[in-house]
Amino acid sequence: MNTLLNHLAPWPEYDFAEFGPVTIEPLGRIQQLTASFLGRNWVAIPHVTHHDEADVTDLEADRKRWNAANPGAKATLLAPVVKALAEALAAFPLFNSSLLADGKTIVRKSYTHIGVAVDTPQGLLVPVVRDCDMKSAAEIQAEIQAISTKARTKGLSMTEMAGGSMTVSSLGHIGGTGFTPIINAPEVAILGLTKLQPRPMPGADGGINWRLMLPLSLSYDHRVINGADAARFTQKVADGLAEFSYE
Ligand code: CAO
Repeated sequence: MNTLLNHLAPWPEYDFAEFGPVTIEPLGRIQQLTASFLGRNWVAIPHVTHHDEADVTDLEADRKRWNAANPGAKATLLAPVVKALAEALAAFPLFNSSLLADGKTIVRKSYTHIGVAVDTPQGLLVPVVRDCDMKSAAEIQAEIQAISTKARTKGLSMTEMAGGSMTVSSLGHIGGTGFTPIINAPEVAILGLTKLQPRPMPGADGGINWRLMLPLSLSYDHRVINGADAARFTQKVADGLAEFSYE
């Protein structure tokens, strides 16, 4: 088939040693696999990334209280995000779908399984937490903790990483104000999180009301999802987080 890709210039090949000392090493096995999947997804899917923020001031205060009251356990922001995502998927079912390779057929899913990108020494792994709509935030938190530890220590089977509705990728513990996460095909969207930001908002008395905002970066497959729905979906996630309670 004659496609535009056939007309790309060949990959530049250099003898890098001509420019200075270098060392040459192969990518690890997981990095090689991830690279081929990410390369395919980036080239094959027309990505658009929509950015928004969720007001998590009350959620963060609630989370800190919960952690203080439960010293043996630890709640992070990720479980409430997964819960809010599950609710948004129920409200916008097209986001819980896959486009088949023929480019003409949509598979709509009646389950809500959410992948969580985990940074491991071997590379990026994405375990899937099943039936997030039926589990509490505490149950989801415990599963994320267990599966991310397994990913980092023992690795994961393909089965543990397959069958997601959508993926969440959090860089918030490191930093950033927004990024373009690459969709984890055959899913049609992925939610990226970056670092909490304090923001001055107008207060009711005319003064300044400081709020804690979580940046949300939603990449979506524009063949399946239009921009207006992406904006509504992200707003729904933000609303779910603003209303979340550990009670
Ligand atoms: N802003 C500020 N702080 C945040 C935050 C955010 N958006 N999200 C999490 N944090 C905080 C947590 O609350 C925790 O702080 P405390 O210890 O004070 O409570 C700290 O950062 C560490 O959190 P964590 O990483 O242990 O837990 P998590 O549930 O937030 O994330 C996991 C778990 C597995 C998703 C994460 O460790 C990870 O691997 N992230 C990397 C994903 C990645 O690489 N994505 C890129 C994909 S594209 O290449």
